Amino acid sequence: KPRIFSGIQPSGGLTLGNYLGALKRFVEKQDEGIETIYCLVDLHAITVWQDPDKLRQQTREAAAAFLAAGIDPKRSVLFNQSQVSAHAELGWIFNCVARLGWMNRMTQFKDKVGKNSENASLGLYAYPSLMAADILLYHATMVPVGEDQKQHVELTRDIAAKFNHDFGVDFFPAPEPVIEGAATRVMSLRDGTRKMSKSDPSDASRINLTDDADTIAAKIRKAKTDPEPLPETLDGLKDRPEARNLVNIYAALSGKMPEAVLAEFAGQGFGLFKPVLADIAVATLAPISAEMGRLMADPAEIDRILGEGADRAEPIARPILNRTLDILGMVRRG
Ligand code: AQP
Repeated sequence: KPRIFSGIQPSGGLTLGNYLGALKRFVEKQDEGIETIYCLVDLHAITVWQDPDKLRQQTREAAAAFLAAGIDPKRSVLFNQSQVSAHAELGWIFNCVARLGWMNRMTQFKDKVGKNSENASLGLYAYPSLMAADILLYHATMVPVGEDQKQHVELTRDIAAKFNHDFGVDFFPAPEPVIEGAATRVMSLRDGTRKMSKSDPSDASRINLTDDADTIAAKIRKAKTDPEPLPETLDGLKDRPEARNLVNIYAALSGKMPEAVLAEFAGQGFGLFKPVLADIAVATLAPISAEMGRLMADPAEIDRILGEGADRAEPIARPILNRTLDILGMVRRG
């Protein structure tokens, strides 16, 4: 039976990239009736330093974003990672399964630390092995993610296969990344070669789920583009990353194929296209942002929902961890 697991780091406010690449898909999967487990991965967030008060606030805000976008805590399990300690325990075990050579190939680590890897935390380096634990702790088989996380899900498959092989068991399944839609990689509004990210120092590079209508319109108006009109075919966007990004965002927001968007706007300049894009972005995000505001007025209720989610996650995770400990040969209380 398919089971979905995915997560988002509460390392800042969520962006349009997180919404189109992840959250919107999470809601669709829930609504398809698949068993869905969604996690705010706070243990991942602290791989770079987080201000404790902000981390608490960001975790509640991310939970509010999930609920506002349509995650129903009765149908999906929604919780924060640190409340189910089995994640950290299996993460350690997988640190002993994953090979240094595998970790050295992870492009996200390299992108995040640049040339300054001496100063990065050990946790940031081991991030993909904790992510493998998040997924395999539930024997999840499908992992909806944005394009940037594909390599980490593939590493999860390698860890599962090596564990099974090393101990002669058929215990952990090989999960599949599920990367769907027109916006699996939303790019920065300031640089079409970098992904839109919640930790980009430039706020103008991203649309936050909490931005008001004027801010969204202004950010799209100022988004980097080129002077050419929109082409007739996708081929015409090949060397125009900023133009391609805006077309993809419009396609994802309107539920159209990028080809259909070009058929509608071919020959038009960005002076016309940007206001139309801003309108649809505002129409999509304004109700989510309003609902987030309403939910954030009652943080105790958000904490209650996350606690209830953890109570539902724990009985799935714990037996899988215990079985893992047995396979490893750990002596346990009866
Ligand atoms: N730009 C993006 N386009 C499409 N999908 C995206 N995702 C992130 N950015 C984009 C997807 O959102 C999910 C959660 O990501 P995450 O918060 O766990 O970490 P991340 O991928 O590192 O995202 P950020 O926003 O760039 O966070 P920071 O800045 O803290 O590193 C994942 O499914 C991801 O693919």
